[in-house]
Amino acid sequence: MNNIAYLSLGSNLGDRMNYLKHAIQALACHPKINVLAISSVYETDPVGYTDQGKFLNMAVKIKTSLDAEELLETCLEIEKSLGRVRETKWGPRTIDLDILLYNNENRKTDRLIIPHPRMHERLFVLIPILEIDPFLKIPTIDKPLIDILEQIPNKEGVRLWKQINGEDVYALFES
Ligand code: PH2
Ligand code: MG
Ligand code: MG
Repeated sequence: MNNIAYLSLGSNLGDRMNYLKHAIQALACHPKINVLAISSVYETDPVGYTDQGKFLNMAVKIKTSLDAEELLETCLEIEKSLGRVRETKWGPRTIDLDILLYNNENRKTDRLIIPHPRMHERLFVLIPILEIDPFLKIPTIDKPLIDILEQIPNKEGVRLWKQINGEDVYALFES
């Protein structure tokens, strides 16, 4: 297991926290995935299509022996197992698992763009991922992500919802 990846998780339908917990649990139980760190959970205003409920968002850092396509398949399977139905693009969802980064890869295929093309614009991604790795850089941008975050003038719309202590993955499962 020597690939490092970062994922973003989001939910804005039903018992949002429970969907996040089950998604993390599914990742942690996967024989080819080791969850290294999880961020706190943030409640965030919807971005893009704004006429929908607030999200809970978080980020996770994993180690995996899956390649990027296999990891994408695994994320889609977990979404499916948690009852995700794809209706409108960017619409409400029980759970969304997006690959943000995979090693230092910079690639674009029909199915997968890594780094995630909007990750550096989205506070609901930047704030959780920088909580895990404050010095993170991504292969498509020269500056560290923290500089990008500092340049975003309006940091509203992302509020700490449940604080989590970094490496303690199982902290999420304590009430
Ligand atoms: N995901 C989207 C679109 N808009 N807004 C927030 N706050 N959080 C999300 O996870 C999110 C979104 C598409 O995946
Ligand atoms: Mg998404
Ligand atoms: Mg997605």
